[in-house]
Amino acid sequence: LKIVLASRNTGKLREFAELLPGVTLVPWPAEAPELPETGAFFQDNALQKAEGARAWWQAHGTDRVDGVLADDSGLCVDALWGGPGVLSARFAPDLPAYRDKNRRLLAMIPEGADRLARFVCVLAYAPMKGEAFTTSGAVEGSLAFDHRGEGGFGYDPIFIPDGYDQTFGELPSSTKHTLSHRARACAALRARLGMD
Ligand code: ITT
Repeated sequence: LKIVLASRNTGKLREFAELLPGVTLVPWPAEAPELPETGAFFQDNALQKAEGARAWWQAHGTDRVDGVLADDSGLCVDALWGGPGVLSARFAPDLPAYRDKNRRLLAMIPEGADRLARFVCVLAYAPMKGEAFTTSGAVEGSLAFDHRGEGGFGYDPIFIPDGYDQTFGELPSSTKHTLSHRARACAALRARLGMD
């Protein structure tokens, strides 16, 4: 299978290369447009990105590919009413570095508040011919008290998955790939595409 990955997030790109062995991933070209995501739900945004990217690829794509894959994901914190959630990529735009975004997010949690959080990932796959569909995955956990570890990307250094003491920033990527939201959504996608 040859699939265009409609994402500009290099952390996601690295993970998909490991989570979808046997799939040839074509990166979203530099000259291609930014893909709008205007929905209120991960599922709407994932479909919007996949269908928008498929339409662009049909008009301008260079390679013949089987389909287009988009990922909409984020960190949902109970004490923040589920936020930043679908707005995870747009949280604290004045702070470019994730170390600073993570510190600001932690500072927003009132002392003594519940620290439960989950990562959610919705994948949308749009075959070049046929209907797009979505798969999803989530991982439950809690917020650390500080930014810990340099592994992974984004909010990984402040998220401790249930059953572990270390953050996704401290755990090896091989461990993240056994239980992450993206790993679970990819397993469902592989099954749906008959790859297992
Ligand atoms: P594309 O739309 O180009 O794919 P994006 O980064 O804008 O890239 P999203 O709108 O889906 O993608 O935002 C998801 C954000 O949630 C992402 O920027 C990270 O900050 C965070 N996130 C998602 N998955 C994560 C993971 O596995 N580890 C850490 N942070 C993650």
